[in-house]
Amino acid sequence: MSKVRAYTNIALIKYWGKSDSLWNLPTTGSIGLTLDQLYTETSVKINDDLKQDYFMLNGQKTQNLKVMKVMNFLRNLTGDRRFVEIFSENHVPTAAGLASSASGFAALAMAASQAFGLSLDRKELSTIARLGSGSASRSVFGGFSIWHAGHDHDSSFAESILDPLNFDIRVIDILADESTKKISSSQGMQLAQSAPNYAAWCSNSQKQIDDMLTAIANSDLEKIGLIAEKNALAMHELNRTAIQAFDYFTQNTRDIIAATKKLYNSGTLAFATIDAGPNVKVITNSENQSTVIETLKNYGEILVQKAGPGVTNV
Ligand code: 2P0
Repeated sequence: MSKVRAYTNIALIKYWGKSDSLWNLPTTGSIGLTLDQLYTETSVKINDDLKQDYFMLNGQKTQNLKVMKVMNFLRNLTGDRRFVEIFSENHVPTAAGLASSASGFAALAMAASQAFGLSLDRKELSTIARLGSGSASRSVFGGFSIWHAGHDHDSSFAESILDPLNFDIRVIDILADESTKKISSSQGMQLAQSAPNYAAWCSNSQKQIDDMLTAIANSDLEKIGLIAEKNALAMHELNRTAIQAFDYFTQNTRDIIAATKKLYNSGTLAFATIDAGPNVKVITNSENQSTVIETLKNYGEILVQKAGPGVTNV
């Protein structure tokens, strides 16, 4: 039985809306950077005696519909109706509170397809990871990757843009201990799609993808950061203007964003991005990271990440 490891990724251009929630087809393409600190390790084994899949997550027996969806897809693909044992562990620093479906489903896609004797290429793995969680399609790849929106299962895949483990980029997570009411990503994006500017956000996103690809090709960290920040802030503005409006930001989120802007205005490369929660991640590089940490360490626990590898056997 092989064990597989996959790392989380941060979206530089966000996935925030579905055109098909059964197949997890997104309304827009997105760009991610796989990171090197938070990961999931998963092993999968076929067990002829089981009458249903057995899923252990962090040592606890768990029921998960998305896991079932991935396993059922693989059973249909192979015609092998047997059930599996899945053992999965999230490796997350204490207090970080960052469980990740991105690393989890990238690891499951590879471990489960291997258990069924399939040797799929990364593009195919990304489509299977996507069935579990959209952002997982990008965690199949190391470094920068793009997930193409597509229009059906096969055309909605991710691929590598650049897998440079030595690209000088740092992502500083500022982990604040905030207990806000949680709206899941799936629920949040569904609500956001009612915002009056949603269609405009989608078409703008396509332009930002083109600009981001150019910025990555030129190793232009300032452009990467500026585009990512703009894209993220616009995503959260959709939430605030949805028919059932909501906001992941807390006062701490707003304070960190303001402090990050101040840093940038005084000559430090620092750009904020925020996912479906209150925590801010600051994009910077090795030269600027100590200034960023010094300024932001009072707002929460600091975790520094670099570009990380794609999904792999361990
Ligand atoms: C992203 N997020 O691109 C965006 C930005 C959060 C904010 O993808 O419904 O867990 O399982 O496909 O992938 C988080 O949502 O959502 C996410 P589902 P997922 O990373």
